[in-house]
Amino acid sequence: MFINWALQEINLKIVYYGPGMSGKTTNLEYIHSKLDPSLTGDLVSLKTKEDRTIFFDFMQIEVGKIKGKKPKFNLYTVPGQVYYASSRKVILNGVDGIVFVADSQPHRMEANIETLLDLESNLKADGQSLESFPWAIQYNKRDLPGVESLDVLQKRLNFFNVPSFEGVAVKGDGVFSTLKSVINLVVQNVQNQL
Ligand SMILES: Nc1nc2c(ncn2[C@@H]2O[C@H](COP(=O)(O)OP(=O)(O)OP(=O)(O)O)[C@@H](O)[C@H]2O)c(=O)[nH]1
Ligand SMILES: [Mg+2]
Repeated sequence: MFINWALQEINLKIVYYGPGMSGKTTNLEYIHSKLDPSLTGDLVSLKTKEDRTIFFDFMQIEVGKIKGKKPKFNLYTVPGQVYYASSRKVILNGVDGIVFVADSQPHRMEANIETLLDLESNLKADGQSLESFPWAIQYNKRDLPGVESLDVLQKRLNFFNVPSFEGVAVKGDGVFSTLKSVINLVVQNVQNQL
């Protein structure tokens, strides 16, 4: 959280985290396409020619007020590919809330778990932990045939019982419910700190 007292603005950072190709960038693209342009800035995407995120995606949204201050939510995605570990660490710096975008396909279960562990170790290095952090899970790609059951996904990934949502990010399903849930968790957390 960063407060600009002169402008009475609170800057809050939400990071979309998850394994490669789980749909993090697709979530931001959908959000950006649906919100009124007067409330959002540009969507900045740094990607390879194969559309893989190379450093991050970024957009900003303004919503409502918290104790008289204007909150600005800065949304980022990390690059999921294994070898961008150091970028993920940098992007997490100062994070206020996390959306973990899991891939529902059975062959991506190990990648989901590995990435959750990578997230937890990055948070730990910063004195935080998933156990007591505002975060939610989106089980994405529910439209694909043969996806893992919700029950199995919940048991293997949602060990702290955080809010979870089914998603089909390419169609926008679950995208705003996930975002709203994390914004609510972040706002609750921030109100306690102001
Ligand atoms: N079938 C299906 N495909 C999806 C869904 N969401 C995203 N995709 C596709 O999955 C691919 C990867 O999506 P991205 O949003 O680029 O994934 P990412 O998590 O940002 O990937 P990295 O940047 O490499 O970490 C793209 O081809 C998307 O169109 C979904 O809900 N269903
Ligand atoms: Mg991406």
